[in-house]
Amino acid sequence: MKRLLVLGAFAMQLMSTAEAQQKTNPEDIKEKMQWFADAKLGIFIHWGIYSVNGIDESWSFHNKKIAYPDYMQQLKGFTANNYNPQAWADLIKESGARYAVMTTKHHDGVALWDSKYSKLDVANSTPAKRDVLTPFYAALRRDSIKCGAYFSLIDWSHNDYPQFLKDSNRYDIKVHPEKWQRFLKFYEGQMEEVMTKFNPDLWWFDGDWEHSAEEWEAPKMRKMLTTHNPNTIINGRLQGYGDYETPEQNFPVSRPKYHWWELCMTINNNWGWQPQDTNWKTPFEIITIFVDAVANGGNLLLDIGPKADGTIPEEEVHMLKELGAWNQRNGEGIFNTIGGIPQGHFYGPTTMSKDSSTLYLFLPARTSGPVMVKGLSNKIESITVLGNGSQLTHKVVGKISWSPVPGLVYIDVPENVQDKYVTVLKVKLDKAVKLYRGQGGFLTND
Ligand code: H79
Repeated sequence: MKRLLVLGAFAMQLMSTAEAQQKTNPEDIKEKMQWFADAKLGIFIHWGIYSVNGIDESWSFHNKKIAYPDYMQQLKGFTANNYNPQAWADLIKESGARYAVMTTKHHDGVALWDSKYSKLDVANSTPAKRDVLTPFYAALRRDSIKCGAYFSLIDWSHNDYPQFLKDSNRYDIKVHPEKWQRFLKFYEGQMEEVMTKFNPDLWWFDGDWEHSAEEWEAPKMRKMLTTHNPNTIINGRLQGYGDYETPEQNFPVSRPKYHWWELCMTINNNWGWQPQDTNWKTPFEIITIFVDAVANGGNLLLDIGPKADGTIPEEEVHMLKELGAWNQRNGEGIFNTIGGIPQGHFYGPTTMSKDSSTLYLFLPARTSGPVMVKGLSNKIESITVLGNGSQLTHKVVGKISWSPVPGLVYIDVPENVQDKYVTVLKVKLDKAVKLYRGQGGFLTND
């Protein structure tokens, strides 16, 4: 009997491993990931009661910067008085973003929809007195923007959730498994609510690190979401049961190996609205970071933090508009492209058309001299500047007629054709890109 049990457990484990591998096999999810791969830019929105005082979302009470009851007092100030969901969606559209990810519930447990599982939602416990998600997702869909739902697995407010403050837990799961079972019912119920009400195109989980895949019942949750909507995309924060990786704030230096990844990043230092934080990144910085992510095969999920009345801070509005104007001029080199050629061929980020017969070169700075491409075996048919269509001339230097080593391509880029932020050169090749990556010299065939 015991042996049977052990065997059974072993088979279960094998099954769940096989399931995990199957679920995350890139070949199997390639099709549903295509819009995400093409989208490049998403807008992240952190909106919650933390914007009333302008303090850290959830972490402020967890880390005891504010007492929990005082944190919850903010419920009384969440008015959404000037909330205009269509204007939000239109601004996101204007930025060029193709998806938006909205906090449906942060670690503080305050739901932004009308939840039947808890009174702790903005409809029942704040002066906003309404579900603020339904009109926003409707507006996004009117603008053909994909709908993402940020959903915190952690719920530090729930009495059946073990963790609470950084140095005090409510209970130990091993001692009180029945409490954890109650929490699972609650969290799975809320997830199901978000699923049926909004049918998200993308789920952005957060906080998985507090429990294991088994404890979260991650395979079961994945199955529930993908059964309801086989095309829904799940971010990588579900203890191994997600579809793509999510580096946060920190930029990868070398190209990540994952098939799909997305850098989430704030415009100043914080996710939610915090008036004392004026450390705004400049449009140039945001655009160079965006370009670098795309050139490395990733997306940028850029965060905004609206105020409690629903106003988006003017610095963020300005950023999204500048980004949008830049995308209007240069989006051809960004959207629907693939990551570029390896580093070393050009001193800057690059992308390519899907058939790799067009290269897009992003100038890392304004230049008064020519830029150079190394190791390009193709013939160049034309070089144009995105945004103004100027044709550029180039010169091939150092090509030896009988050698397989290509020459260096020098491209003149007059100052008056350059973009105010990042200039993009469209290089049309005779056929799919072919790179020389050898050591130079006579005797090499490669
Ligand atoms: O919603 C925003 C943040 O509130 C949330 N994610 C973004 C999108 C977030 N904040 N911090 N983190 C996610 C990562 C936190 C990591 C830590 Fe830890 C938690 C550091 C210490 C405790 C995980 C667990 C890493 C080390 C231990």
